[in-house]
Amino acid sequence: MTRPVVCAALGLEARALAHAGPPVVRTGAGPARARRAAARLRDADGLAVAGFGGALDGRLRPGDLFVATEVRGAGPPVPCPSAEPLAGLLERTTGATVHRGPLVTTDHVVTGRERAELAATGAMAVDMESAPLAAAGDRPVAVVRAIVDTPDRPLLSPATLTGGAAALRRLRTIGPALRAWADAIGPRRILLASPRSFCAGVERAIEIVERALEMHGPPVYVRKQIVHNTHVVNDLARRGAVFVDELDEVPPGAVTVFSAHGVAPAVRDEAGRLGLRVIDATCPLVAKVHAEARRYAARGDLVALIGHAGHEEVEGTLGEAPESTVLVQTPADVAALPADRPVAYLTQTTLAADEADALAAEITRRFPDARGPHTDDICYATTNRQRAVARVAREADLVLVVGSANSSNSRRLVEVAEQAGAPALLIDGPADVPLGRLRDARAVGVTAGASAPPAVLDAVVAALRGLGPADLVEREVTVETTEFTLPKEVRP
Ligand code: 0CH
Ligand code: SF4
Repeated sequence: MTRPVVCAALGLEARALAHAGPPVVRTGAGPARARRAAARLRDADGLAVAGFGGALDGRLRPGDLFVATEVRGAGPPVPCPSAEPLAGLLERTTGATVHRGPLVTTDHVVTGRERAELAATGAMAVDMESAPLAAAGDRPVAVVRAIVDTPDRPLLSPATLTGGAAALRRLRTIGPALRAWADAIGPRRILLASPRSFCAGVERAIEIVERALEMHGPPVYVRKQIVHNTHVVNDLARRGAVFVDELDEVPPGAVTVFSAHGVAPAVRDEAGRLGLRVIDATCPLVAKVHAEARRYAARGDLVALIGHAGHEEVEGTLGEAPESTVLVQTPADVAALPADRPVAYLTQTTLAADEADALAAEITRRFPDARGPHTDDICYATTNRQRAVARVAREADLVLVVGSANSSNSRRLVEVAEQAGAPALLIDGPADVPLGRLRDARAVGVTAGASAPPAVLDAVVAALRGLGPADLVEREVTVETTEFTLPKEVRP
């Protein structure tokens, strides 16, 4: 096998791509020449096609970039599973609007009715070379087209010159991303951490919103993000959930869900005053910490809450007994605790176990009689995901944690992986798979935070598998069986 190649039909395209990009092979224009080039390139271990293209979908504009998720031609469609990471990198590095979707290769320039008929098949862009090149060999394939013509600005119209100039300028910017894609190609091991992804509390919270939508119809209001994940929130928003920051944004009497992270009693009181029909999606394990806070405060203890300032769960727990509770984030916070009454401690459910243990030890060192949970309140799901990611990190050159930036438990997984010895990154989805970091990563660990959907993790794994032969192995540290019942308001 030889290194991956980039193919361009025309000299103009090849010269534009050569700017900071990988070596480019000129194929000549049209499917017949592309077929002959494919025969010459049969040993390449990856093949990218890049150059100008035409839009079938009216949302594509001249100068936009198009990355094919699938290439259609005379034979069976060829999937391009690494399209998302490449499209994401192009978005971040070129500033272009980058579209993704099926591309079709034809043997002539399509116009008018034929263009509309191709668009009706679901194809979004058209070219004249990709299908024969993509079909030759079982290897990673990518196609990037800079859009010249569109349904309302067809080729050979007065707009072709400006469309062509915009596309050429754009083509000159994509070389580095193509190089990163080519460099990322190679065999690797994918180490899947288990358990990973949704926990029982997150599944329950999402199901509560889904059932509320079914039972009451949209809109269903949700105070804060139901869980800290952009995919979950966007999906529910599409289905009619309306996410608000504060209850005064909710119309009186409306169905309102409290997020999995819990709320302070003051929020419940406000919902009562507004006459809202509340469904509480607080995870039962968070609710347990609230109950402990109430119990300790009621018997006169000072409650030290180990957690992160500003996090919704912490704000909710602090609100149970605000006069008696102090947030503890550092050893200095422990040293500053007043010693005028008995001390009890609690922890946020999604902390890194080591961090919480160190602060709990600091509290019991200063207050030997301090009351607290047996170990800490970090939940089973947080603990299991941290153990699993540490397990894969020991074997991995790089760990990818799927989760959104505001997800505390996902961020802790990055830290735990790094402490276990592997560089680690938080990624929201396949578009964030870091091509530039994969070149030397022959073993990649993958996990997902408790709020990250399994389907997003699957898309990340598919993208990695689209970058060369992959050996997929799972490292399971335990099997989870926890389930929670739904609140009565949405029970079947
Ligand atoms: O990890 P955090 O607490 O930021 O929350 P998340 O990402 O929504 O994960 C689910 C946990 C919800 C409450 O414990
Ligand atoms: Fe509940 Fe733990 Fe999941 Fe939070 S991470 S929702 S506490 S099970």
